[in-house]
This record gives sequence, structure tokens and C-alpha cells, in this order.
Amino acid sequence: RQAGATRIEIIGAPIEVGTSEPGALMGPAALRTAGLVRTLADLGHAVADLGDVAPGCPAEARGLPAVAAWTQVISGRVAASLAGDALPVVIGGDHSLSLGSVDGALRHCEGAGRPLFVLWLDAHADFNTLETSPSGNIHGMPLAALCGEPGFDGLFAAGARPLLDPGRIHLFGLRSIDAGERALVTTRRVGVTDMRAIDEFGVVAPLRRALEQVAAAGGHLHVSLDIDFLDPGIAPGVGTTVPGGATFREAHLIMEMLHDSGLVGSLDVVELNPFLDERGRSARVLVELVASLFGRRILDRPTPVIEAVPRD
Ligand code: 4U7
Ligand code: MN
Ligand code: MN
Ligand code: MN
Repeated sequence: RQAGATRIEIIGAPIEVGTSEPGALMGPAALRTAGLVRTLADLGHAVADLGDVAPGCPAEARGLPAVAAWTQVISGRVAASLAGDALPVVIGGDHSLSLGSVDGALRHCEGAGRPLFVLWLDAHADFNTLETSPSGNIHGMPLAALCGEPGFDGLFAAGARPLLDPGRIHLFGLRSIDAGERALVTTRRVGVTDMRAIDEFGVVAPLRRALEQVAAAGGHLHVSLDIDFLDPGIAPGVGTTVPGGATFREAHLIMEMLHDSGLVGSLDVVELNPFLDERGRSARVLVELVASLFGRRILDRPTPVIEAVPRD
């Protein structure tokens, strides 16, 4: 799908009710200021910025009812975007926005008869339930809710909904997990490449294996990029910093591999907190990473494998 020009639809989701740290609602504005739309257009894509979605709830609403309103409006927008054969990029906003984006992708995939796979680039597992969460913050729970763990039904549109298969989730970059969610991630057989595995094997082998699984199933890949996947040294603009994250080079290589796979059908960019950033650094890093995912490369031809490096 990403060979050549892609129709990209940017959907702003300035949500921060899922976190206790204010500032994430400024994320979409900062990503636009850092040149997200222009950068993608310069790569030759047809980019439409659809602006920010607004939830159908009062501005002062809090907790699950507020998250439900956001979830349903984001889900509808993402499903509409996919139905129109565009590639939705949802920019946040805290990670509870993925309740909507993944639900929208699930609904689209169900209609299209394709399995949905989710690559979750994040320091955290985001697999807490209302019972296991140590903080009560919903941005630490979206995957559990999407997989149908109890307590979350009110978040989604009424009626039957497609559930995310935990076996089709791949947590990549994990380095902070709570006791309750650790048990769930294990029993539900969620795929994991944690930082220990990345230290040992690098990013290439585990990601290649994950992508092969998606390709073999003819799946749609939804990528959810939480900025705290990155090391806080390169991306300090985030409320939940965890030391020891992905380097600049590792992150770019992942994005380049995702581009080359042609499998990515939808994308979230979440958890940027411009209020905590240093002179726009984190927003800029995210825009650079998204550019790599959408085909920016160093040479105007595929990077040669070592045996094929041309010699004069
Ligand atoms: B993010 C946490 F306890 N697990 O549930 C929780 F460590 O979207 C953090 O990945 C969740 O940034 C972080 O509150 C959510 C905590
Ligand atoms: Mn489609
Ligand atoms: Mn997250
Ligand atoms: Mn995180």
C-alpha cells in the first residue's frame, strides 16, 4: 500500500483525560507546528489534515464517560478514513485515544474480512484493567479494554463489537510493567519484544519476525507509537519517562522497516506533552520518525545489502 504516494488523513485527538499529567492536549498543535503535514506532503503523499475531532461530551467531563465520547468519535473517523481508502494518522493526545483508533480499524477489518495486527511501540504494556491499575489512569489500559477484559463495555458504541485478539498484539520496547498487567500479558499470550530482547538481538530480527506474521495472514497492521518508547534523552516531552528506551537510530530503522514492509494501514502518534518538552525537540523527533515510516530514505533507491554495495 505504501509503494509510491499514499492518501494520508491526519486526525487530531487533543485528549488528556486518560492521564493525570496535563499538557498532552497540546500534542496535535505541536506536531503540526513541527511540520508534520508539510513533511509528508514533501515526500509526495496526498495529505489531508482533517483538523481536531471534538468529543460529544461537555468539556468538563472526566473519567470513563469522557473517554467513551472520545473513543466513539475517533473510532468513527478512523473507520471512515479506512473505508475511503486513506491511511489515517491519529495524533494525540494521550494513549487512551487508541481505544478509538484501534476500534475503528477493527470495525473496518471485520467488514473487509482481514485480521488486524497491532504493533505497540511503548515503554509500557498498557494492559491494566480498572482492577489492576495502580494509578487509575486510562492511558495505561487501552489494550486490555480492546481485548475485551471486563469493565470497559461502556467505552464503545452500543451493540456487538469486534475484539482485538491478544495474540495479534506485539508490544515492542517494553521496560515498565505492573504486576497485574504482567500476569494478564502472559495468560493472554500477548507478543512481546522487551528491551532485554532488543539489547540482545537488536530491533531487526524481532521486528522482521513480527512483520512476517502479519504478511502471512494478509493482515492490516496498526502501529501505535507512544513517544515514551524512545529514550527520554532524545524525547523528553512526555509525562511518563522511563530510562533506557530506544535510540534515535533504532527508532528510525524500525520506521524504515515498517515502510518497506508495505503493511502499515493506520498509525497513532501519542503521549507527546509539549508542556514538558525542551524547545520542540520531541515534536521534531516524532515528525522525523513519521517521515521515515512514510518513505524518507537516505538514497533514492533501496538501501543495498552489504554484499551488493556498489564498488568503483
Ligand atoms: B502510557 C502505568 F503504573 N502502568 O498504568 C499505569 F506505571 O500510555 C503507566 O504507556 C501507564 O504512557 C503509562 O498508570 C501509559 C504506571
Ligand atoms: Mn481497506
Ligand atoms: Mn502507552
Ligand atoms: Mn508508555
